[in-house]
Amino acid sequence: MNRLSTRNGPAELVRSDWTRAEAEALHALPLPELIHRAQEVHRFFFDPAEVETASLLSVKTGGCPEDCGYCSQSAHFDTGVKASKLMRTDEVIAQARAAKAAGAGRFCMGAAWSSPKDRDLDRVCEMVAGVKALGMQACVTLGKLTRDQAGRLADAGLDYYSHNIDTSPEYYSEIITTRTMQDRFDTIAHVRAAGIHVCCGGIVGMGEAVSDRLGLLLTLASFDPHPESVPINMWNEVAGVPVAQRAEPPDPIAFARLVAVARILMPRSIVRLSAGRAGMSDELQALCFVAGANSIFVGNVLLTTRNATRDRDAEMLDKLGMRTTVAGAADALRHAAVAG
Ligand code: SAM
Ligand code: DTB
Ligand code: SF4
Repeated sequence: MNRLSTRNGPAELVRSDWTRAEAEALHALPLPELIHRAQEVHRFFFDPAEVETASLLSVKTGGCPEDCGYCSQSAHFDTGVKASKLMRTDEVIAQARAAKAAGAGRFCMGAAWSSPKDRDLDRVCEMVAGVKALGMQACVTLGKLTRDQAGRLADAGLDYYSHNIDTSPEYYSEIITTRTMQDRFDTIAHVRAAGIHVCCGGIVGMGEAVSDRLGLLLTLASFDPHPESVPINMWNEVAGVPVAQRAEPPDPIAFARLVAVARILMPRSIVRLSAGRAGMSDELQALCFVAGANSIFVGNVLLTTRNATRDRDAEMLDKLGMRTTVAGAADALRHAAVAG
């Protein structure tokens, strides 16, 4: 394999035809070489001292009809999460305002639905418009969408739709039986067609093999264009779900390798260290930032599980001498890099 060089322009770096052999070869590199290559591409598109911050809120929790085997919110499993109705718009906007005051630039709203009902989507569109009116970027994750629903969200001003493929195509049916990976591709296509940015990633630590982790990244990297934002979740433990029986967190160095491979396969995408940060050492997170991760969720909870606390994040980023940027600034930076 040819060594990547920053002398190559973006056209050579941004590809949707990566082969499994190439991904395996990258993954097997000596760690310093892998990190060096990830840094090369990272610096081509991003400022390596910057990490983007986004804030999450569960606007409709629990009672979900899907059977995702990792999730606290599925009605199929007894996890102790209490189901609640869709929040009121004013309550959500109050939380967005608080997140903005705490420094977040993007506000992501999650709903435990298989897909939104049109009546519920009216209210979500109001929430999106309210978040935009605060000057924040808006992201939602609501499950499957029709083309028409994606268009309505775009009209409300939505910046990002988050819809993960979760794992490799080969491991997928071990984890979810109520919707297919093709259903997810269809929703992502509707989101793209509506002109909304795509946030799409997956989870590791659910008992999958290394080949599945690479299969997940290769599937994401085969998208043309790549998802603008790629969340990499380490499974956050939930008692009572099937994944709890088979979960095995990747070794920390193996996790950092995956982040580096994600950065190289999808050079212009924001790579977000998502769930699982509460259990990660500062050293592992630092290694992931060096490997090309450049976004985190901030706030003490994610949707229903814990996150690294704000205080701990502030202390860690201070030690690393890294700056937080509001979501969107990094987008502008990489677009400038491509234009220039
Ligand atoms: N119901 C919507 C859907 O799945 O399309 C949106 C919400 S769902 C909770 C968003 C994503 O969070 C999932 O696709 C999954 O990748 C991730 N996730 C859920 N539970 C998790 C856990 N315990 N640990 C890590 N990631 C998790
Ligand atoms: C993503 O990939 N991770 C976030 C966001 N997208 C919506 C969600 C993580 C959820 C972790 C489990 C929970 O808190 O319920
Ligand atoms: Fe429902 Fe989303 Fe959880 Fe799956 S991941 S059970 S769709 S809330």
